Amino acid sequence: MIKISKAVQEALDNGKPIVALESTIISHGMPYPENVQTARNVENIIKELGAVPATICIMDGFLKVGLTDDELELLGKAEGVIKTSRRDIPIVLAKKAYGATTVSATMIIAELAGIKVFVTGGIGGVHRGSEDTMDISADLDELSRTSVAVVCAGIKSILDLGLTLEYLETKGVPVLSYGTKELPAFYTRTSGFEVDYKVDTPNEFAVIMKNKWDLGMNGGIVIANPIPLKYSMPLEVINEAIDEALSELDQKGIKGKESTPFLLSKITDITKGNSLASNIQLIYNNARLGAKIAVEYQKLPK
Ligand code: PSU
Ligand code: MN
Repeated sequence: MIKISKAVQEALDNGKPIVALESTIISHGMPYPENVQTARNVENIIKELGAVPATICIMDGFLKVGLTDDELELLGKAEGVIKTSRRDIPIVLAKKAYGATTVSATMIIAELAGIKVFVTGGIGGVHRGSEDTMDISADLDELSRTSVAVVCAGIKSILDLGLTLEYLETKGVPVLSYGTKELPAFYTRTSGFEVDYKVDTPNEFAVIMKNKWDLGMNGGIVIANPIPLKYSMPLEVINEAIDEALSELDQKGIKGKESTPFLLSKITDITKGNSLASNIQLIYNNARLGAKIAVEYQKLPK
């Protein structure tokens, strides 16, 4: 059920560093054509740093690991692509539909392919108001059981950051920040929340990953990488946009898997594209860190 591209298979066979990339960010996180252009640039950044990119999605009844340029374009343009989390995978395969994989589904497929490092923009989490809606992203449980390190720009404030951190603590998922103890909040470098450990080098991340998995402790690791200062957004601007998007979500009664894509596109609209520029830059920044970690991980003695 899995189709691995030539480039990724060659990297697997020769023990080269590989970085997995998700596709919900392409289909449901950004408009066309910025989505495809960004995906291409991310792949190039990873290649320049000596690792092999593996964009993951579902197409024509297969789990795809590594896409050609044409496939990337096809996915980025396609209408009605199914946002695919853990529970959707068998159905999207059976229906031979296009599936854009979320963090949870991408982790599963990366692990099946033997890939240890995965770069994304932001992970899902515990939503604000979850005491009424019970809306908690499947990403969090996936992080507790699937052994892949996820590089992200922290947690977007459309979510309840405090509850998300508590949930990850309960589930035994390490949450680490790069070069700081503060948990970054996607568009901003600060959030007012701390993680337990600051990690200063890609090598240290790699050693932590290896320690965890060598001990047989299955599960992921959250690696939070703050957005570069010059691309971060003013706190008031982004908070206002998030509040407006959340109140519209409420008014329209949007629920379930539609919530996150609605909020992401609403925030882009409200900030007239300013947030999109930040979003793109933070992904590039994550790609750089992810590639360096993959390179360091591969260098560790087996
Ligand atoms: N958060 C972001 N950007 C994203 C997502 C989340 O800042 O693109 C996407 C990811 O694919 C993530 C998914 O896995 O949304 C979570 O969706 P949900 O909240 O429905 O679990
Ligand atoms: Mn949800």
